[in-house]
Amino acid sequence: MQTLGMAGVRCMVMRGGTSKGAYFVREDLPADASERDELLLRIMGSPDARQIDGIGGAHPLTSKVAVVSQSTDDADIDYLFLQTGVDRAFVTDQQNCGNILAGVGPFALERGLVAAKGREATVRIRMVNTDSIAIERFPLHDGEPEYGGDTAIAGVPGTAAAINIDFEDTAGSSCGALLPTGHTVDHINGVAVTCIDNGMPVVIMLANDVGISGYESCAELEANTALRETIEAIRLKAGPLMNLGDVTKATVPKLTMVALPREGGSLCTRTFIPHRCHDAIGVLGAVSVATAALLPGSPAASVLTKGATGVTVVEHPTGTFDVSVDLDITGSTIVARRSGIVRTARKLFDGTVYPREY
Ligand code: NQM
Repeated sequence: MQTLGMAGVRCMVMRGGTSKGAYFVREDLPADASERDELLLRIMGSPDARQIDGIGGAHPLTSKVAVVSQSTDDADIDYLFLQTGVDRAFVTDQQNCGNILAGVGPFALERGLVAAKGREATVRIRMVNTDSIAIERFPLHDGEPEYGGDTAIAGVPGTAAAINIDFEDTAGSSCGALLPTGHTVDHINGVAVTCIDNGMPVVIMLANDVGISGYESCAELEANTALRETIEAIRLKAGPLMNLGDVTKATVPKLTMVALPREGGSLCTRTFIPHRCHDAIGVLGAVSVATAALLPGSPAASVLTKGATGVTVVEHPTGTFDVSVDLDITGSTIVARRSGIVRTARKLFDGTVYPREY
């Protein structure tokens, strides 16, 4: 019997921000979600720690998938993000990815799903996972995406064209509310945390409160078994409190430890996503952390060092990430209006991917 997809599947591999993934037009994949996911695992080479027989990059940040289609809604295109496991055979749509999002506008243009002319394209993207809107602007050259440019982002060598992304309605996108527990601060296992969702569910705590400085390398943090047990126990309790249910097998919420900045930024972060340490920080993860830092009384606010520009400069293991968040706080009412970030992306490969057979 012929296994699904063995004749090859049209695929583009792109770096999106500090992540890398396989981008597909929705119609090039099976319509049935379980058939699609089974095929994607064979394409990525999962489950296998090295993903040696597939195109996954052996890390959650490089084992990602974008499924893109024309929108039937009030957007130009729909973007479904799928996280594929590396050493475990799972595919989940339970989270967004703002890094892979960066490549979605250029990919849609490359595939003719949107048209653009002039010097800049503006693409309105519905993030299907959370039904929220991102507006992406990127430069054009002869009607094609211009990938080259002089914008550097921490965690990526060299420079590329800036992709400006504005988020419109990300508050509570997965948890139903910006502060799903109803509080700025909760205490879980004796640790003060903020459980927040401004596009990504994140549990934020002071690094010192879980026995680290917050300036360690990812390798040091991943080798710290006691820390990992402490924060995983917090995460498992936070899940139901954040309306996410049992998160034992889920990739959310993420865990961010914060400390005073020491590179001239606004605050310093170390993030687990949730079982590997992020080499930088996720896009919507950074938006959620920057939002928490603006909430008086939160652990993140206690280490926030205000800059002059209104931009929150989030320090992370490989540099900094600028996030602008428009927040209205009137008494106990907090309204997150919009947020904005800059990324870059690049087309790495375009062609046909051949999945392994089983
Ligand atoms: O938070 C990794 C990444 C991400 C997610 C993760 C992201 C976001 O850096 O929007 O970009 O948290 O799993 O790709």
